Parts: sequence; C-alpha cells; structure tokens
Amino acid sequence: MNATDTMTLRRLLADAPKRWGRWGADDEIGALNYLTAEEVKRGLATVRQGRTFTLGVPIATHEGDAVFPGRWPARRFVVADKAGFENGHWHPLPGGLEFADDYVTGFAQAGTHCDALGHMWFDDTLWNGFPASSTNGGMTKAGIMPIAERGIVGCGVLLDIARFRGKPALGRAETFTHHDLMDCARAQGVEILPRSILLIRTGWVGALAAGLQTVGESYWEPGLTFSMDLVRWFEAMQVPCLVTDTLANETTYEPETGLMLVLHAALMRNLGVVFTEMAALDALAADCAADQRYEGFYCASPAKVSKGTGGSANPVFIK
Ligand code: UVW
Repeated sequence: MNATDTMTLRRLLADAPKRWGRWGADDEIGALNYLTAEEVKRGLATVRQGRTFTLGVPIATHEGDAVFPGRWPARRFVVADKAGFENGHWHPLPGGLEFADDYVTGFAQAGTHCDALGHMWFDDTLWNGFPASSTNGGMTKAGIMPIAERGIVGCGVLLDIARFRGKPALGRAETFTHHDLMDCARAQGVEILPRSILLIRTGWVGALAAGLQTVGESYWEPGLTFSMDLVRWFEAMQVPCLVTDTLANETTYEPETGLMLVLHAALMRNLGVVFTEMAALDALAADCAADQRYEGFYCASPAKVSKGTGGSANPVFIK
C-alpha cells in the first residue's frame, strides 16, 4: 500500500451520515435531544419492583483501577483523618466536631464516565462542525457541561452479549455487530425500540477487575465494530446514548483497516451519540437473566466539570 492508498477516517467515513446542524448550529448534546419527556415517561413505565442497580465501577482502588493505555488511575489522598487529630495536625472545630477529608484526582476519562461530544475528532472538526481549536485550554464547545446539565434519562435496554454467546466475558479483540445486538435482543425476549439507551455487556470490565485480562502494550478490547450498516442502524434507531462495560465502547482497532476507535468518529463525532464507558453491568445482567426482564429506567449524569472532556458518573438503572 502506498501513501495515497492509506486509509483514514476521512476516507472511510466519506459517505457516512452526520447530524450536524440538526438541532441548530449551537447544539452540544446531540442525540440526547431524542430523550424527550415522552422517553423519560416510557422509561419510568418500565419500572415494576423498584430494584435499583448502580453502574459505576469503584475508583481509586488499592489495586489500581483499569484505565486505557496512556492514562493512569484515579488516586485518593487522605488530607484529614482521626490520626491527624491525635497527632495535633488538626484541631476539632468549635463545639468538638472532627472530620475526614480526601483529595481525589484522576482523568476525566477514568472509571465510569461520559464523554463530551467533542472529546475526539478528526479533520480539525468536532461534533456539529465546531473547530478543534475550541478545545485549546479547555473545551469551550461540545464539552461535558451541556450533557451534565441535561442529564441522560430514559428507557434502558440491557443486551448481554457475553451471556448470549455463552461465556462469562468476550475475549480480546472479539467483535460483534448490530445484527448480533438484534439477535441477542430476540433471544432475551426484549425489543430494541427507537430512542432506547443501549447498555451492552461484554463481561470485560469484570474480567479486568478479576485480573483475567490486563491493560498492556498491545491492548485490544472486544466490542462493536464499524460498518456503514451499523452506523446507519444507530442513526435510524435514534440511539441517544451507548453504555458498555469496556474502556472505550468499541473494539480498539477496526479489524479490516486497523484504524483506531472508528465509532468514536462515526457515532460520537458525526451522529452525536453520547458514550458512557466502563459501566459495571454484571449484577444488573444477573438480575435480568433471573427474571428475564431486560428493560428499565436509566438515569445518569456526568460530573459538571467546567470545560471538561468528560465527567465521571454513577448511572442508576431501576427495574
Ligand atoms: C478511551 O479510553 C480511548 O475512550 P474514551 O477516551 O472515549 O474514554
């Protein structure tokens, strides 16, 4: 292959759909516009027993959290604790109240988090046509704040691809498509309706936590893989938000071209689909398998990080 044959996102996605301008030139929440009051009520109507599941993974763990290569785990530093009062570093407040304080630091894209729509781009252009220069010194366009202000609330559908394939977790670089999602839904007896928030379980986050998989040099996680058909399906289904239990919501490299994180470009940048990554879905999946109900009320919001590229979240799913 010579230089002129080199595949790029520009070439691969030349004919791919875009929603830029659909909700106005200033829009920064993209497909979350599909989560209307009707969708919130549709989500609420799925609630039967009131069982709740929190989908955030622990952060700042002693072992060190799994993070995408190039990032490092969140850290928690103890600022004040009882020992500090005992050794005289801290003094009780007037009245006698003492306290414990932490300082927590980490990547916006570590732990369970939502990505800002402008978090990744190519051709110097972000979601909705905003210039890439708007990321300089902090995101002034398509940052996480508008998503955090809106919230992500609607009807969630869990698609347990790992269980569907009869394994505890998908393997390294194992892929699946929208056809697999539809087959999985059929096997689960649930319908994927337009505007549903898709929660896709691969078992990967659980495998990382158990030490069965590791993040290293040649990291390649399982996940959805690009095709133009898949992109058009996401467009037609008006998927507002994609939630998975992997670090980046898609297989790391598109197997045919070797391009990296193609769905970040095709779904997030072009269609405005909000990505929520590293969700803990194992407990929810076990419950869904037990009662054969895979729908519920999904409610999440990232932290309101000023000009942030993303924000950590602890989504709640109610059945
Ligand atoms: C990766 O970790 C690459 O995904 P994101 O930056 O979208 O969180």
